[in-house]
Amino acid sequence: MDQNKALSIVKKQITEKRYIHTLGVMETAIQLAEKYGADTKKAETSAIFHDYAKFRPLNEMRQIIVEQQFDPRLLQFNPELWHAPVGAYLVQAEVGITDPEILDAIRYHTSGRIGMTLLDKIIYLADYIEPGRMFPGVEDARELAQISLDKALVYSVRNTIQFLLSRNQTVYPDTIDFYNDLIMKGE
Ligand code: DGI
Ligand code: FE
Ligand code: FE
Ligand code: FE
Repeated sequence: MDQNKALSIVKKQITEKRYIHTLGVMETAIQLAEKYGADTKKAETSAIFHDYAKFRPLNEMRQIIVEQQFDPRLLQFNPELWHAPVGAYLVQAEVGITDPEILDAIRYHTSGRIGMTLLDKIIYLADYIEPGRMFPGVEDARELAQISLDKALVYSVRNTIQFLLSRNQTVYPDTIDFYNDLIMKGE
């Protein structure tokens, strides 16, 4: 989809702050796609729509998870996880995006999963390191991203898991699977 058209669609769905974040994810994802040989247009579209469902009411998201028979464990874990699979569903239903690679990159951008594709990894990492992000460790993650995609991902998912543990929060199984998968594959 045309970049301006896609941006104008998503702008209506999210706050100004989240829109600026989205522009940062888009720029970062395109740069990572160029660097690591992914489809830059798919990276652009996935990034633009990755947080499409971020501000949907929890009840609406819960209903979609139940009706569309998404992993029922989602309902027991942090609702912050829901906007990713629900977003993949809604951009197909409401915007008409059908490319399964783009939909997966949106679906797994928060949790990760076993067997992340190159595009999944780029969107996950771009979301983590875009220029507007400010948290301890983000500078290291940005540097690693220019050296090795998988090293940057191990660093990022480890940081996320440690953050969740430090706050006494649950860790959704796909996030643990993503971490283990990266380690077992040699990172
Ligand atoms: O939507 P964004 O804020 O741009 O970023 P995101 O989609 O990566 O959401 C990350 C939030 O989700 C972050 O505050 C941590 C929270 N979260 C809660 N449980 C989990 C989780 N993140 C992961 N990866 N795994 C969890 O189990
Ligand atoms: Fe998100
Ligand atoms: Fe993320
Ligand atoms: Fe995001």
